Amino acid sequence: MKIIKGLFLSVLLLSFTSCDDDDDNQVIEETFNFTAQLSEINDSGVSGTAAISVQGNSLTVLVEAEGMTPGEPHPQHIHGLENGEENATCPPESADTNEDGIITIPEGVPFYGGVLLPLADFPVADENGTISYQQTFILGENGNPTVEDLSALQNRVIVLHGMNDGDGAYVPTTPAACGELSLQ
Ligand SMILES: [Cu+2]
Repeated sequence: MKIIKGLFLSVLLLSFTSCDDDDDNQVIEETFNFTAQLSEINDSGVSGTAAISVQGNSLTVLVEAEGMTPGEPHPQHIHGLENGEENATCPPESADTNEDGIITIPEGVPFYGGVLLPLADFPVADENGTISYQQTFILGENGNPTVEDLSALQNRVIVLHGMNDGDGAYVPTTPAACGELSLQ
């Protein structure tokens, strides 16, 4: 009975301390899961899914995509607007402001913002154009953004880059797919 009482008290204490300073206390051991449906940009024909789970300062990313340019490395990032309270979105066709038929990285920035976390090492699509990627990042270490920098992941997007231009030349920067993250 004493042990149970002790446990109860420590749980009580823990919940008090974590409520105390939400802003300073960045290590929350609860797991948060996010998913995104990846849809094509620039008629790339790419589709896929992404999943992110965050526990404490450990962030694991899974990306499954098909229709990517085979045999090429595909840069991929978590993008977001500077103020995480503002919802980043995937760029609509009207984002192509110079109307050359291609939404470039800068043309997409007003919608999805800058790069918050490069999802390195960038995967190379196999001969079928498939990508299957998994990586864990320790936030706040190795130059990675902090948990706070990446807060409100439901307001962030994942962008996959790299596709052939009209002449069949591979352009690694061109956005090929995008998905808006939502909390599960
Ligand atoms: Cu990007």
